[in-house]
This record gives sequence, C-alpha cells and structure tokens, in this order.
Amino acid sequence: DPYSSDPKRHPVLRINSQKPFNAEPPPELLTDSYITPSAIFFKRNHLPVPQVDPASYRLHVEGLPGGVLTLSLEELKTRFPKHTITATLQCAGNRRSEMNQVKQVKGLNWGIAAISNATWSGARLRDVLLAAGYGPDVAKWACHVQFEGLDKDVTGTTYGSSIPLNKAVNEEGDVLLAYEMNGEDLPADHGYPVRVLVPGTVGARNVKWLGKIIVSAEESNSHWQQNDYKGFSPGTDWDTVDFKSAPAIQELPIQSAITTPADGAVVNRSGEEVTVKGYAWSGGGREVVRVDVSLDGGKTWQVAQLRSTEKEQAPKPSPPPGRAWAWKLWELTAPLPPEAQELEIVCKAVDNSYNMQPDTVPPIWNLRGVLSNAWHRVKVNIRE
Ligand code: MTE
Ligand code: MO
Repeated sequence: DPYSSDPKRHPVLRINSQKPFNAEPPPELLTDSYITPSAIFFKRNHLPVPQVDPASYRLHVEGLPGGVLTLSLEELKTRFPKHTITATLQCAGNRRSEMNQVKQVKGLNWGIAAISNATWSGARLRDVLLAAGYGPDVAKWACHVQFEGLDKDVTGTTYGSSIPLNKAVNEEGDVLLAYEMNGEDLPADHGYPVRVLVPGTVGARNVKWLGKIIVSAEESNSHWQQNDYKGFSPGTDWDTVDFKSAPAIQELPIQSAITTPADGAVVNRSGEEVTVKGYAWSGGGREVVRVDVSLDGGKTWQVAQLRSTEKEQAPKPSPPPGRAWAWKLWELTAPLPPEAQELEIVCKAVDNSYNMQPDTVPPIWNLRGVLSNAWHRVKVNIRE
C-alpha cells in the first residue's frame, strides 16, 4: 500500500477521501481562529505523501542561462533572506457540493471548508530565480515557471503545475519557497520540506514536496495544468468539453461563506439575537472590503464586521494594494425578525475591485464543479 507511510491526521477532520487523503475541518472551527492551526488546515493530496529526507533533499532550478542550480534545504534556508507572509489557500473545488446539488459534477464533494489561512515562511522564489541566472533577457522568451512535486503515481508521474513568470519574479508577487507553516517546519501533509506558496492563486499551483522548478516558454504539461482546474460554461458537458479552449485557473474569484450557524440549526427565540460568522477572501491579492448578510433570503441586508487578526489583537492596517493575501473573518449579531419562524441567512462579499459573488449556482455550474462562489445560504429554524 503506497499510502502506508502517510502521516497521522487530526480526528476532527471530515474526510472526503482516505487514499489519497483529502479532508476539511468542521466549518465552525475554521472561524475560531484567524490563523488556522496546521493540524486542521484542509488537506488536498492527489497521491501518497512522499517521505523526504531533509539531509539528502535537493531542489533543482532549471531553464535559466546559468545552467541548473541545485540547492540543499540548508542552502535554501541560509543563502536567501527569510520572508514571512500570511496567506489563505483555497482549493478550486471548495463548495463543490453546492454544484452537485444543481447537477452532478466530477470531483471530491467538498463542503465550505476547503480553504484555510496560515503564516508561511521561506525564500522568495524571485531571489532564487535571480541567483539561478534570471535576468531581463529571460523574459523575452520565457512566460511560465513550472513546478514538479516529489509525489508520484504508480507510473512514476509526479504532481506538477505552473504559474505565469510575471507572478514569480514580481517583487510584489510574494511567491515563496516555503519551509515553515505557522512558525514550524512544514507538516508532511503540507509539503515537507519545501512547497511553493503562490499567494492569491488557486491551491493547485501551490506545489508541495517541491523537487524541481523549470523556467519555460510553455505551461506545465501536467494533467492538472492542462486537463483539469479549468472553468467552463454551464452548457458544456463531457461530450463537448475541449480542455484546450479554456485557460488554467490562476487567481481565484471573490468568495465568502457562513461557518455558523450551520444549515438546519435551531436558534431560540428567547435569545432575541442571532450571531452569524464566516470567512471572506478574494484571489489576486484583492482585498475584501465588505460582507453583506441577509436574514431573509436576500431581501434586506446588513453589513458584517470584518476582522484580520485574532480576536484579542488590535486591528491591522490594510495590506499594500494588490497584496491582500489573507482572508477576513466576519461576524454579525442582529435581532431576530419578530414574526419569522425560519431564517434564510445569506452572505456575499465585495472586494476592492468591486467584484461580487453571483447570487445562485446554476449560471456558474460547470462540469468539474470548480469556482463555486455563489451567495452562501443556510436555513435556520427559530424555536419559540
Ligand atoms: N502538490 C503536490 N505535490 N501534490 C498535490 O496533490 N495538491 C494541490 C496543491 N499542491 C497537490 C499539491 C492542490 S489541488 C491543493 S488545493 C493544495 O496543494 C492543497 O494544499 P494543502 O494540502 O496544504 O491544503
Ligand atoms: Mo485543489
């Protein structure tokens, strides 16, 4: 069993698939802390977790005029400045289960918690590429930076993906070759000893157990870059889909969801108020500037309170424009509407480009169930 050496996992995780291991935390735990503890951070593996010996680990950087640069873990840590960012990772399939309710899609049936937030530390990819010979001449022919993981399927094919070269070399791109998560060595499930962390970009490009970096004129030709993680029209089906016709997902759209109360929960009339909590995030470093909450299915709206620190901490100033990599947690406490027996709680977020979420799923339904970001709705009963 190639999965026999997979690490132990926290029992609270909700498992979507055991082999490979795919799991998300219970939603209400997600908004208990601004920084998601690594043990409950969602886990999305396509293959068995590789066991990597830190002493013999080597990272290869290819495709630059200087030839191949090979770095040990020690060299990666000591030759380059250590940079730390707080960034949210979201799987393209987060909230896929809501698409399944409209019409069957292919993929893991994720709820609303295939998203988590952590601090990440490591060398800047930009610094490593510069050390490997990157310069303005390279940008004349190269457009992409490809990544290969050390995890392999039975045929020896490794997980891989790529990002645009611009994102990789931009001083404000903040792409890291991360060796720490939440102040500790990366856990095995999250890519020990090194993963690429591409803030603002879909989870799939954040390659774990990173073995190789290739600067190239072409995108990665891996299955996950070419024939997966792309969006299509609701009218496209498996007979007509042409994966070449759509771009690979990179930056993700605006997203928000309600983590508490849960769908079907009961609130007591005697409490007089209801507290609603959730998360909101947008891709590409766009900052969430507002979250609207409705208790009546979208007829009337109130503005939630946003937070970008742990509860007890003083508010942080906004990040520089285009570098809002981390989510906001939000909360609204409102009086229970006098006559209602049931609430349909809805949330929708707005980012600083005034992108907003679509109100329903059918117009964004797609056969792979990716990019599921309609207004999130939960129904709650009021007990008199
Ligand atoms: N990297 C490797 N090497 N193998 C993988 O299966 N899965 C990707 C990405 N990087 C994957 C990978 C996907 S689809 C996602 S959503 C994120 O890792 C999940 O990261 P996490 O498990 O740290 O939450
Ligand atoms: Mo993913």
